[in-house]
Amino acid sequence: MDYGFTDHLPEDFADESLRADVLTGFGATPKWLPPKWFYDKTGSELFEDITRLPEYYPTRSERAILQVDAAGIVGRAGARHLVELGSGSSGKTRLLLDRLDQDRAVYTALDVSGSALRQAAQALRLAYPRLRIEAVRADFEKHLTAVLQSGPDEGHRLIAFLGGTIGNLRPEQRQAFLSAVRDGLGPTDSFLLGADLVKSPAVLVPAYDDAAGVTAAFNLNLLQVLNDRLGANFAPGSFEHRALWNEPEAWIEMRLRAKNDLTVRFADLDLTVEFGAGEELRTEISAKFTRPRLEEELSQAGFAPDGWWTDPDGRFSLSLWKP
Ligand code: AVJ
Repeated sequence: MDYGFTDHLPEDFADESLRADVLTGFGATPKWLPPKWFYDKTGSELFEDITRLPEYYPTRSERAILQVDAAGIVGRAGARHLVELGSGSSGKTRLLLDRLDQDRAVYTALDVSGSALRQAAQALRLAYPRLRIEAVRADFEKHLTAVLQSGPDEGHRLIAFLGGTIGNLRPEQRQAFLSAVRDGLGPTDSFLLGADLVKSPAVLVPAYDDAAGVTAAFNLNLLQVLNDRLGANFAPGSFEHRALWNEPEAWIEMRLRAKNDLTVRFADLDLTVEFGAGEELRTEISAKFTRPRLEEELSQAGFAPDGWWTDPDGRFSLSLWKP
């Protein structure tokens, strides 16, 4: 193993934290679950399929920006060390790594999935023989301060949060997260944020409700995750996928709607949950932004704007921020 590995999570983190979320979310009205539980093996594969759908533009748009502007972004930031929050498969990372000075470059990948981290680190090890690689298994909402304060730090870090995942956080979580990032930065560090932009619902809604039904399968797989992990007995087929544009909140909402009255038993939790016909479980928000909105939220967290890039169609943004 030619890379560092630091684990901030207990072995049973996923179980304990999923149990707590189910007890909270299924006890609430309306019922809800945080979107991080989508990503078991099947869910992660379905998400990769989503990124290739004709209707799902965010991944392609962000990659298009990086293909043109990665050098400008890394140059502007004066970056020598890339820290990627929620690195996943590190799919777009190389476009940034290619622009670092390879003789002293460092890459820190942070993700909750140990297997995704190891796979990504091993692939990068082969492709970038001189790169120092640090994999950190951590929850970016819980361990950010610890991660940014430990590990190699010779300044000139570029902390990247790509893919539009910022949109999965609710406004108050978002503010707390942005403030934690800001507090963890040194004077020569920068923050690179990938954020999806507000646009016509005619483009937004199909991106989350595609014709081939891949996003529906991704959303419904959450019930399988609950069956597998907590011994629940959701019947596949008793729920349907819904995606809607919430205009006042400027976010897409994904829900699972019960087709009829039903009762679900979570064997491992000693919990029984009732759904009325038509009742919806809220599974994800994906907020969309405008440039003024981002400037307002980031400046509230203590950042100053330092760069703004979009794809040719103006669908997605990458923005650079200084502490
Ligand atoms: C991975 C969080 C950026 O919100 O667009 C894709 C997840 N959900 N289709 C997004 C997702 C439904 C995606 N992010």
